[in-house]
Amino acid sequence: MSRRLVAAAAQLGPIHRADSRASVVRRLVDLMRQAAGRGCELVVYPELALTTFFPRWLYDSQDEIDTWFEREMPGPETRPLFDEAKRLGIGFHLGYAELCEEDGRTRRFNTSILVGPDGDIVGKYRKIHLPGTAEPVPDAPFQHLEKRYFEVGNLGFPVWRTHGGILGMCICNDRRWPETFRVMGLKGVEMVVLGYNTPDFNIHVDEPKHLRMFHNHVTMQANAYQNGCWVVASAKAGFEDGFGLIGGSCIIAPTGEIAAVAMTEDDELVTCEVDFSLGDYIKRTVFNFEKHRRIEHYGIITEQTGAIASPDNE
Ligand code: CDT
Repeated sequence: MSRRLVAAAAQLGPIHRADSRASVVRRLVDLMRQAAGRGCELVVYPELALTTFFPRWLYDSQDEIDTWFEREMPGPETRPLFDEAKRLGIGFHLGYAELCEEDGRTRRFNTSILVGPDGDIVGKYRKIHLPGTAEPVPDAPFQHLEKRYFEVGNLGFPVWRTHGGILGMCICNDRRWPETFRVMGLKGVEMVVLGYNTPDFNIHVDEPKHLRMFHNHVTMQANAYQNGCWVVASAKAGFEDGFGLIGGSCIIAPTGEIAAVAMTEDDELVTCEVDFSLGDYIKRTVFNFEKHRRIEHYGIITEQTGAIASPDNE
């Protein structure tokens, strides 16, 4: 099988509260058709790609919250996307809010799936690093209540052999954490696909706006290089219900270089021909884990969660 494929980050402009699932799926299908025209074999859609970024609001009723969740995938509204992907022979990644019955109770996760060119689901990931708060932040212009609406993912960081390479997923805030990528790196990951909804404003602290995009790219570039893998990252962008989301969807090479990046804050397809083998020399040399990692000094990483000031000379 070829070790090359044309990948696409399918950035989405704003999805407003009033927009129906059907209208969003039409946009996804339109991007999928553009991708076919460019010879793409894999299309990466954003996190929570079917709705507005609903954790920015506090809701009174669980029934209202649950309107943002999918109970089946594909369901009646998302089926046209699966059908079109199968017809075109294109795989895709899709983020959505998942409601399921598991372990005898109702559970809710921030989830993504990887779908093969035959339209079958290859794998599922549930977001582990949930940002924000469980309680509303007083006086903030908007909220970020992922810790209230979702459980921490319970599937770890799996990788799958598919599309001619070894692929893994993470979701938005996960991309900022080296542990996310190193776990998949240790499983030989060659491409990490992800979606994000990153507000252009920090509700906790006064932070220059330009840092939002800088931190978005710098974390993914570093993690790509340190694990010798591609990253295909797709944003929800623009002013959604009046609240700004950064764009900057991109495809990052295993060298850490940005190979392609979005030019707009709207629906936009960012494409690049990816050679899975490009990361091989990095994995053989500077980040040859087998040769150079020193796990006897890393124990604290899994034994301790928070930083505790503990200078060794005190
Ligand atoms: N959706 C999501 O995970 N957003 C977070 C906001 C954190 S604010 C720094 C993100 O990492 O972009």
